[in-house]
Amino acid sequence: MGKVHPSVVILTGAGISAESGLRTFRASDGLWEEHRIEDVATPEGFERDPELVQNFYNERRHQLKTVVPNAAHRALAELEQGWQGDFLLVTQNVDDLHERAGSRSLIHMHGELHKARCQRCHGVFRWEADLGAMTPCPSCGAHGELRPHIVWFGEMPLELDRIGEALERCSLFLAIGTSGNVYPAAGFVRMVPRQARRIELNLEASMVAGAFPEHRTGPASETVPELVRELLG
Ligand code: BV8
Repeated sequence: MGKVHPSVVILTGAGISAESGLRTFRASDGLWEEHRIEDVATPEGFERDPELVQNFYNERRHQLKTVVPNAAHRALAELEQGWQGDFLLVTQNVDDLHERAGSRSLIHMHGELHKARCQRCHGVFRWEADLGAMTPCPSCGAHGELRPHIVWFGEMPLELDRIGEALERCSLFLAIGTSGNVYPAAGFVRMVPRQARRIELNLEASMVAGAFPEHRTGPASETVPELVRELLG
């Protein structure tokens, strides 16, 4: 039997994109770009005022064009390149900075700003332009049925089965720039094998810090490249 290589699962949150200039979710004391979460990141909010929600995401799509990946995103792409065992990067972020840094084995469990979904035919399309109340679906032609392909509060996160399978067999789990407020992502650390190495990389202790025997405190643009150098030693 050849040498068994360790498998790694990495979970990232808004903190890894903070130094690229994207505001974190928690920093805005419950307000998000001057909106209440329930008004812009729930299906009820979309139902109530689709125009407000579409514009909230149009603004964030515009902002995405003005930012670039930082050293933490790049270090994770290097780790993937050099890692011998299985590698899975799970992000709660809806930005495209991991892809632009070169990450490949990547799951956006809360969806993506650069995708739209039709509520009529359920098609999912790459989408970098604005979405309006009457934008027609490129597949079924329905008007006013396109929404951001984003997982709102109360909605089922994406690819949980695939994520669960990877968590249950990993020997290294990293959580980077996430506050541990949002479930089920915050519960992933409790799904890894008991003997797996668990490291939290953050500016401060998260809500689930107690589940991590190891912590690297500081900005991700410093702590992630340092840890990657050690791991690829
Ligand atoms: C679900 C897309 C059922 C939108 C997002 C009561 C108790 C517990 C849970 C619940 C509850 N009531 C409801 C729930 C469930 C709810 C939930 O968890 N609510 C919380 C708020 C209480 N969850 C859901 O609704 C989820 N769905 O549960 O469905 C289900 C459950 C299981 C199985 C099947 C079905 C859906 C949640 C998805 C919501 N959508 N995003 C959009 O982006 O527009 S979540 C949103 O928060 C973002 O994706 C964000 O990434 C995510 C989590 O936040 P973080 O990434 O952690 O960001 P945050 O700002 O909080 O923290 C930043 C961290 O970075 C901080 O720790 C900071 O210190 C650190 N940091 C900052 N700068 C740096 C840094 N670290 C390093 N370097 C730096 N420079």
